[in-house]
Amino acid sequence: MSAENKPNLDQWSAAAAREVRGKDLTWATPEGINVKPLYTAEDTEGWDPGLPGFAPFTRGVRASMYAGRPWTIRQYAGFSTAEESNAFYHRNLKAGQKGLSVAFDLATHRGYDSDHPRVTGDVGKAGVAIDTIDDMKILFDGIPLDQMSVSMTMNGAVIPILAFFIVAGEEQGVPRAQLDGTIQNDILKEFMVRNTYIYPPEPSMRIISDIFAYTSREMPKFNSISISGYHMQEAGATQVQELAFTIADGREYVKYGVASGLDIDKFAGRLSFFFAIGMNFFMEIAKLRAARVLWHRVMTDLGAKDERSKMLRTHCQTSGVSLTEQDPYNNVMRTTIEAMAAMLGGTQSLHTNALDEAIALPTDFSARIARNTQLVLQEETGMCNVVDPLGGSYYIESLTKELVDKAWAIIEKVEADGGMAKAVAAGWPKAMIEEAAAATAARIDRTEQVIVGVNKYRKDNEDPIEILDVDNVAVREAQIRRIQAVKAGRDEAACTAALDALREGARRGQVPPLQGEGDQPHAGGGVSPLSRGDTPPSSLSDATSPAGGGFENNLLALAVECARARATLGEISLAMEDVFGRYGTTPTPVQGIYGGAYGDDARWIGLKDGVISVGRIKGRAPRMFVAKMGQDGHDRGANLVSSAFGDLGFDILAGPLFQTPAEAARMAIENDVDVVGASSLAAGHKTLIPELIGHLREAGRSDIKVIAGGVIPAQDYQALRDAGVQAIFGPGTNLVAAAEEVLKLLGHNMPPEDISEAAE
Ligand code: MLC
Ligand code: 5AD
Repeated sequence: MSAENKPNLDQWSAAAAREVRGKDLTWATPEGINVKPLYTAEDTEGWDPGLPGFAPFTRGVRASMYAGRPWTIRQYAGFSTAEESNAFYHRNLKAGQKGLSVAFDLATHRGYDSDHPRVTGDVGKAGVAIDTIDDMKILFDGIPLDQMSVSMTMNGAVIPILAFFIVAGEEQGVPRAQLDGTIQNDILKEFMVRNTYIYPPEPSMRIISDIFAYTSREMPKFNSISISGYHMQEAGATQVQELAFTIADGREYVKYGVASGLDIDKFAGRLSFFFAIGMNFFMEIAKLRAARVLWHRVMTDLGAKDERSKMLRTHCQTSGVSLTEQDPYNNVMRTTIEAMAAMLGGTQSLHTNALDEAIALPTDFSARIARNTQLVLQEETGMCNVVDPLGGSYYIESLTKELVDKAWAIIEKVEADGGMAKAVAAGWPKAMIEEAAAATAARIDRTEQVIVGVNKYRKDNEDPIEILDVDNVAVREAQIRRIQAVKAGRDEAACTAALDALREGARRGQVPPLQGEGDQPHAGGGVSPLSRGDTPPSSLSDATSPAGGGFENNLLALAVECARARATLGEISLAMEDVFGRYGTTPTPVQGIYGGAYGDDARWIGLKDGVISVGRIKGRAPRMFVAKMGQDGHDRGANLVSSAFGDLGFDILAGPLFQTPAEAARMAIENDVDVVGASSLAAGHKTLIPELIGHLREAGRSDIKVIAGGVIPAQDYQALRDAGVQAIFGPGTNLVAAAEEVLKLLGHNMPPEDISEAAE
C-alpha cells in the first residue's frame, strides 16, 4: 500500500465510532488511567525501553532472561508442625518446585511461643509453628541450605527467625556465608496493611538496619529484605498505589541503611522486591517494567554506583483477593492469567495461588495444580524462549510510561512529606488504600466490576470442595512438648546470659530517628552505632565467638548467640520487647466512599431507613462491634464492613487488632453493643468465636448477637451455628445484602412488639 493510501488515525477513529455508534470506548481504570481502545507509535514517541540486562532494566534484569534460566517456581507454604511442613516441602520439590518459601503461623509472626495464652487459636493454622531452633532444624531436614534458596516471610519476629535459620545452617554444616535466600523484613508495609508488627516503628526500623549490617557482611548470597507491594494490593490498593508506595518504602530503607553508616553499594544489591499480580493483565505486566525503571531512578538519585544496586529483582504472587470461594475452579483460570502476566513482566520468582485460596490453605491436590500452572508455562508453551516478548507493544510501552509517571507523582509527594516512615506514621497512604478498597467493594457489589460466578453467572448450589483442616489443639500440644524438651536440655545460665546480652544490646544501640528532617531523616546524629568493617564473610569458627562475630549491639548477632543457647522465639522476642515495648493500633474506617457509590439507590435508601427505624425503637442507632481476635491482622474485611455499615447509619465500634475472646467480650459488654461481627481470615474462627460467645453467656449477655465473616469454610458453618453464631458471611458477600440480614437480626420488619424484644 502506498503512503498516500495508508489509513491515518483520524480515519480509524471515524471507522470505530461508526461501528459503536459514537459510544465512548475509553476505559477509566481504578488507578485513574484512561485506557484507549487503540495504541499506535504516536503513544510511545520519545520512550525507549532499551535492552534487557542493561539500565534502566525496563525489559528485564538479565540479558538472556528466561531463555537463560526460567524464573524460580517458589510456592509459599507452611502449616501445622515443622515435621508436616517439611514433608510437604519434600513432596513439592520432588514434583517440580524449585525454591522454598516458608509461611509461619501467626503466633510465630507476633513473637509468641505456642504455649502463650494469647495464641491458642492461631498455632499451626495459617502457617507452620516455629518456637525453637529444633523446630527450624526439623523444617529443613534433608534440605541442604547451601543448595536450596529459601524465602522466609517474617517481619515482626524477624530477629529470632533469622537467627534460628543461621544456626540451623550452622548445625547442618553450612556456613552462613553460603546461605541463599530472602527474608521479608519489610516493616513499613506491616504498619500500613499487613499488621504483623511487634515493636513500635522506630525500633522496628533499627532492626532492619541491623539486619542489613549483618547480612551485607556475613551473608553475601542472602537477600536482606523483600520490599513488598503484594499486601497493599491485597488490602485494596490500585496498581499505581502499590507501585509508588513500594518503591517509596525501598527508598526509605536505603536511606536508613546509609544513615546507619553502611556503604550503599555494599547492601543495595541484595535488596529485593515482591509484587502482587492481579487480573488487570496488561497493567500488571507494565507495572513490573515500570517498577524497574523507577527503582533505577531512585537508586541513581541516592548515589548508588554499582548497576546491581539499581537493578530491581522481584518475586511475584498471583492475587489472593482476586480468587473466589464461589465456583472455585474459576480460580485456576484466574491464576493462570496472572502467572502469565508475572512472567511477561519479567519476574524472578513466582508463587501461584491454589484454587482453594478463598477457603483454606492448599491441599496436596490444589497445590499440585497451582505448581503445575507454572511448569506448563515453563515447559510446554515455548514462552520462555524470547526475552520480553511484549517489548515494543505500543500499549505495553505506553502503559509502562504512564505508570512510571503516575507512581512518580506519589513518590514525590511522599518525599515532600519527609519520606515513607513519616507518611506511614501520618497514616495517609493507608487511608488512600482503604478508600480504593471501599470503592472496589462498591463496584463489585453494584456489579460494575464483574466477578464470574460471584456477582454474575452465579451457581444455584455450590459444591463444597475438600479442604485442609489443621487440628490446632494437637499442634499446640506437640509444640509445647518440644518447648519443654528444649528448655530441659539447655544450659540455663548460658541461655539467660545470652538473653541478657540481647536486652542490653537493644537498650544500648541507638534507633535511627523515624521523624526525620525533610530529606535527611538521620541528619545531626542519632545514627545506629553499628560496628561494621571490611572483614570478609567469617567462617563458622569466628561466628561462635561470644562477642557475636564482632558486631557491637547488633540485634541479629546477639540473637544468633541466643539461638545457639536454645532460647525460644518468645524469649528472644520478649528480651527486645522489654526495651522496645509492644505496639498496637485501632483501625479508623474510611467514611462515605462505599455509601457514596450508592447515592440515592432505592435499596440503599430503604436500608438506611431500616437502620433509623431500628434506632428509633432502641433510642439510639444500632451498635455493631467489629472484632478482630487472635493474631490475625488481615483487616481489609473488617474495615470494609465498618465503612459500609457506618455509611448506612450503624454506630460502629472498630475494635483493636489482636484481642483475646475475653477482651472482645468485655469490650462488647462495656460498650453495650447490639451485635458483634467477628472477622476471621486466618483460620482461628473455630476456637475464637465459640470462646467469645461463651464469655458473653457467662456475663449474662447472650442477647448480644454474634455474627462471623471472612475466610470460613462451609464445612465449619454448622459448628459455628451450634456454638451460637447467628449469621455467617463468606468471601464475596455483598455488603448490602449482609446489612439487610443483620438488620433483620436486630428486629427490622418485625411486628413492633417483637422489635423491642429483638432490640433488647
Ligand atoms: C537468573 N540467574 C541467571 C539468569 N537468571 N544467571 C544467568 N542467566 C540468567 N538468565 C541467576 C541469578 O543471577 C541468581 O544468582 C540465580 O540465578 C537465582 O536467580 P534469581 O533471579 O535471583 O532468583 P531467586 O534466587 O529465586 O531470587 C529471587 C528474588 C528473591 C531475588 C526475588 O528475593 C526471592 O526469592 N524472593 C522470594 C520472596 C518470597 O517468596 N516471598 C513470599 C511472600 S508470601 P545470583 O548469584 O545473582 O544470586 C507473603 C504472603 C503473606 O508475603 O504471608 O502475607
Ligand atoms: N500456605 C500457602 N499459602 C498461603 N498464603 C498465606 N498463608 C499461606 C500458607 N500457609 C497465601 C495466600 C494469601 C497470601 C498472603 O499468601 O495466597 O492470600
